[in-house]
Amino acid sequence: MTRPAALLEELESLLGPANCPSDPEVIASYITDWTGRFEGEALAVARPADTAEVAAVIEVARSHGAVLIPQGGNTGLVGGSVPRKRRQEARPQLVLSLARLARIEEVDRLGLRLLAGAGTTLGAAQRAAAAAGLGLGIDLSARESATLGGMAATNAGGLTVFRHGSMRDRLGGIEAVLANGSVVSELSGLAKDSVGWSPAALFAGSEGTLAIFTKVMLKLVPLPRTRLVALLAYSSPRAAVEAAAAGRTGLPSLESMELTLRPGMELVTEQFDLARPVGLDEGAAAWLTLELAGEGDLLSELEHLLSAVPPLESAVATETAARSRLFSYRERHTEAVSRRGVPHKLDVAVPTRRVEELLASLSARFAREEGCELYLWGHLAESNVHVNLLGPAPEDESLDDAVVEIVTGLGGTISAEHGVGVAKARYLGSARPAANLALMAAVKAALDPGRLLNPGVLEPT
Ligand code: FAD
Ligand code: 2HG
Ligand code: ZN
Repeated sequence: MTRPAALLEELESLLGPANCPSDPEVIASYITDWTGRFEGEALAVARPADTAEVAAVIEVARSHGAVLIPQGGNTGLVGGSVPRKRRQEARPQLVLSLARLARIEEVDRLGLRLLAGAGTTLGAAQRAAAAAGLGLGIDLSARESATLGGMAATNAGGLTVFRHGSMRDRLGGIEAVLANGSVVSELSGLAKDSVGWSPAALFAGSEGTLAIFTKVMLKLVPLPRTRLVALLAYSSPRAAVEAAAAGRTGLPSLESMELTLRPGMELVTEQFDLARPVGLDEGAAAWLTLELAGEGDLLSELEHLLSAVPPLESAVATETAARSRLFSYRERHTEAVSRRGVPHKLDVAVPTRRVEELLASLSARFAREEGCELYLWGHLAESNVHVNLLGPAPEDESLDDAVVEIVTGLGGTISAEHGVGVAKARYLGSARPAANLALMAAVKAALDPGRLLNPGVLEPT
């Protein structure tokens, strides 16, 4: 019996045939990423149901010399959730899907904590918290597919980071299985606990390379009673950036402050056949989508901003359906770009005083690039800009290099919230000092000396 056949047989007897498919048609969606840019090869997909089965799958993989590619909702945007190509990883690869670990275990209203399986979707966790009158303080548009484990693994950010922080800040604890099969947990739920360092803090952002999350505990926040969404159109990115500066300091109820530009607004409107948003027919070049959430008079809070930096046009919504209609011009950018082609994505942030320069430099650089379309949008509250390029072939990284050069020249980061994955591994060497990279390598070598977990991800190339 060949080694792969023995491996599959062991997996089958552990999980049952339905939970370790290897048929190419069945596993196709597990080996290709959300954008269609990254695709690899896997022997099978292992779908354990609980922590003990995760540990057992690790043991089977280890004993057969296979590697594991952890996967939640497969919405990651840096190629880290799908297997590598054979020339990148010679050992047999198994996708380790955590999707079946999707049970909400507890919503602790008194201690303000939610505990759930790592495969729970963000949307399911949000609904469980809302049923108790509470919120998670984290949100992103892939909410119905992205899982808590995947979000913790990428240190996901999203729409409310300005107010509540990113996933690393939202974690109240975790349970995780290490490459040697041991289970570590930090689930006391205590608001204060200073016994040494925290596994949750160490593993947040480790992208499946150090540990497999099996349970995630999130901190909860009270749900504000009133909400308002405003879509504000400006004549230039500079005017929008100025308004954002005023919004950051002058809007105490600010939850999200999102930037979109004309090419993206036109694309979204056309792709989804939406009503033309305010400003599009008046020549606007940039938009802010603001969400305010609180208890006070949100309209008069907004009025201050509108009089300080008047927009060309504005639309305001307070009712739920109208709010999501206004927000959807922003939220649907990722999907709209994917309908048009297979994008190269860079997710960058620069010091706030340089964000306008970033937008101008990128637009100028790509205006002269024939056959390339540039879409920019992002979380302006944190000076985080999503750069999407359509045109270059999936493996042609020359234009990615050009973006990274501009961003690093401005003192920025190559990943604000999506992680490094394989897409940005080649930039790690210039993104962190050598001593930091040596520390990361030392932790990896200590926890996973055989490079069993997600090899190729977060490793400088
Ligand atoms: P996957 O894609 O399955 O995996 C992502 C990474 O985590 C991989 O490296 C994988 O190996 C690892 N991983 C997954 N599960 C586990 C686990 N249980 N234990 C250990 N490692 C694991 N991101 C943002 O930060 N902000 C946004 O606003 C945002 N919006 C998005 C909108 C859309 C439409 C899409 C498609 C993506 C968006 N993302 C955003 C990307 C974001 O990284 C993912 O949505 C989310 O964090 C990944 O969750 P997932 O369950 O899909 O993980
Ligand atoms: C967003 O904020 C997501 O829209 C996805 O982080 C960004 O598609 C992208 O580049
Ligand atoms: Zn984002």
